[in-house]
Amino acid sequence: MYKPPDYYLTDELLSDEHKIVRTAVRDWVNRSVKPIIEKAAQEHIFPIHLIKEMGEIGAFGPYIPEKYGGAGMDHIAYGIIMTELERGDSAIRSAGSVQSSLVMYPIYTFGNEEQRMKYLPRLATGDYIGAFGLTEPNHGSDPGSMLTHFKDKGDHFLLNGSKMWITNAPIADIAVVWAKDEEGIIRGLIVEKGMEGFSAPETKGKWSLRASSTGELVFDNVKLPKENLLPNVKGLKGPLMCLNSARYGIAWGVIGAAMDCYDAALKYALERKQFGKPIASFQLQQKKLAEMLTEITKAQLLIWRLGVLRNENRAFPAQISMAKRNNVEMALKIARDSRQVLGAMGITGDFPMMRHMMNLESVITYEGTHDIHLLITGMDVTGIPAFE
Ligand code: TGC
Ligand code: FAD
Repeated sequence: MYKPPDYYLTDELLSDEHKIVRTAVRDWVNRSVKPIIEKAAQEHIFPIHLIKEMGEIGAFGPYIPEKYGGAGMDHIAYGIIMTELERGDSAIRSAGSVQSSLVMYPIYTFGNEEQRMKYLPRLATGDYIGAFGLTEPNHGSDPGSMLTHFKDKGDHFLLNGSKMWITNAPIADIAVVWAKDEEGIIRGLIVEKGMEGFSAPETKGKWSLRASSTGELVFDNVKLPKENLLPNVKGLKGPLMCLNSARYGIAWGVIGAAMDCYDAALKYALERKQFGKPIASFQLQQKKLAEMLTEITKAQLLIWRLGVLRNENRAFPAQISMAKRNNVEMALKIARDSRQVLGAMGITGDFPMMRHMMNLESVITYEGTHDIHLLITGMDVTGIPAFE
């Protein structure tokens, strides 16, 4: 049976429920993701058939109450699920992050009861696929300057503008879209596939997250029913609260990618012989492996503590930024170092390192870039925002 790196015995901190969830998701990733993911990435195709299966294993909305189709579990269970999904591929974790944190979370937190009942159960099963539209062609790190806007036309809203780099856009049934009202206040809207004037072209040619579907959301005089406005939030804090949940999940998720790389490098180093010995017997390779394990262990401890704080509703945004930034950098470095342990073999699709490495270049950029998270910490430490 697979034994993940757990140098400081963090398994002892998990409940039985956490372990059951982990086993279920890990088994599913081994069965349904690992055998097909390399081909999907090479062919630049999102394996859409996995969405329903993700619904079946409870990967969507694990912390959303059962009444709405979620599993009513805690934030550590959510994190564990993200780790296991990203052990398979960041694209699969992205599908889980977007559906849970960026679509179900805002509908649950900012929606009314009708909206919750209409959308959440279908998102939980994967009958609906969701997308989250914040980033625009000219407004990425600075979403507060967005141009997408809507006007009140009496019995409906008229929505205009566009969003770019949107995960799931081409395949989504609904999109939670952030747009300014006539007073310039950011509001959340639910836009449905098929609405007149709404299109979602795919963005091709990515070298990263190739097994994820990315695209634009284009709104050309979209007539939106007024009941599609999320009533319970105003301002940039709405989307940023969603990002807190997604960034937290990413900080767990990338540990899965790092473990996948470390495991493959350790196995290879013990088997591959040069100069008559396993390469694992050379100090330089041991240094890489020892440092990888040290960094994974530190990331596990950091995220465990953050999970406890989030369960207690005490995790503040700058702590989440620190964990996202630290853990993604850790995973990216491990993907690079582990690839080197494999020499030429490391560049092939027979091993997962290159795919994880390329994926992590997106992960270090989306949900707030590496620089932005550093600036968030800097602002928290000094009290001085250095964004402008
Ligand atoms: P600022 O003036 O600082 O704040 C505006 C209002 O928001 C509040 N706030 C937060 N609330 C909750 N959580 C947070 N993390 C918050 N950060 C700020 C703040 O208190 C204020 O509230 P109020 O009531 O006073 O109005 O805003 P700013 O315009 O200066 O921007 C700050 C900055 C740069 C940190 C922020 O805009 C930022 O985080 N930028 C990065 C953008 C980003 O992360 N985009 C991600 C797009 S989604 C995505 O990438 C999905 S990938 C999906 C996948 O996994 O595939
Ligand atoms: P920019 O903001 O133009 O930044 C460019 C560079 O300038 C970066 O290095 C940045 O750190 C730096 N920079 C910017 N401002 C400052 C500053 N004040 N000080 C110092 N340096 C600065 N968005 C969504 O809304 N929904 C999604 O589902 C989604 N999915 C994505 C999927 C993928 C595969 C990718 C790659 C992106 C996705 N995004 C999504 C967009 C993502 O959130 C943005 O790419 C990200 O926020 C950065 O914006 P930008 O690309 O416009 O870069």
